[in-house]
Amino acid sequence: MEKTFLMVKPDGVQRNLVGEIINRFESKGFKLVGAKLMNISNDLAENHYGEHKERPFFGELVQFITSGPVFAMVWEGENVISIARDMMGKTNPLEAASGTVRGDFAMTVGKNIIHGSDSPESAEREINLFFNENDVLSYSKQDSAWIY
Ligand code: RTP
Ligand code: MG
Repeated sequence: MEKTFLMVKPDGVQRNLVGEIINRFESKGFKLVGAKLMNISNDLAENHYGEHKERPFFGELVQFITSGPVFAMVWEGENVISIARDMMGKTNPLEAASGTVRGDFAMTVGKNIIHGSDSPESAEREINLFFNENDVLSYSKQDSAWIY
């Protein structure tokens, strides 16, 4: 079963959106298999967003993501990587559709509430960056027979 890495960014934690965001992914039918509230070190931030190292906003991005606690999660389900990206909405909240997390709760690209892996390769990389193997659980849920 596919897994993805999702993270409520510091703005989402400060704005009390952790529960709302968990609720959306749970209600969709995905399974939460790992979660923790944590501070991100500078090294972890630079590694996580390494693909943007040369971009002009890189410094600001690292500063923002390390500015307060984030809520890091691993979610499991069929096609969870692409469906979660759709549920997050476009990177720029001005372009994000209503009904998406960014469309409903965010105003600016720099404070867009949530991160989600954009491919199977980045999902694997990011899960391993943020979680120990033992902290990503494998368990069955009764309701899965009603979802798939
Ligand atoms: P994320 O990685 O955070 O899930 O967001 P994303 O895939 O939708 O967007 P990405 O292109 O990977 O950009 C990473 C984050 O950098 C910030 N950003 N700022 N000022 C700007 O023009 C700009 N562009 C991107 C955003 O916070 C974006 O989520
Ligand atoms: Mg990205």
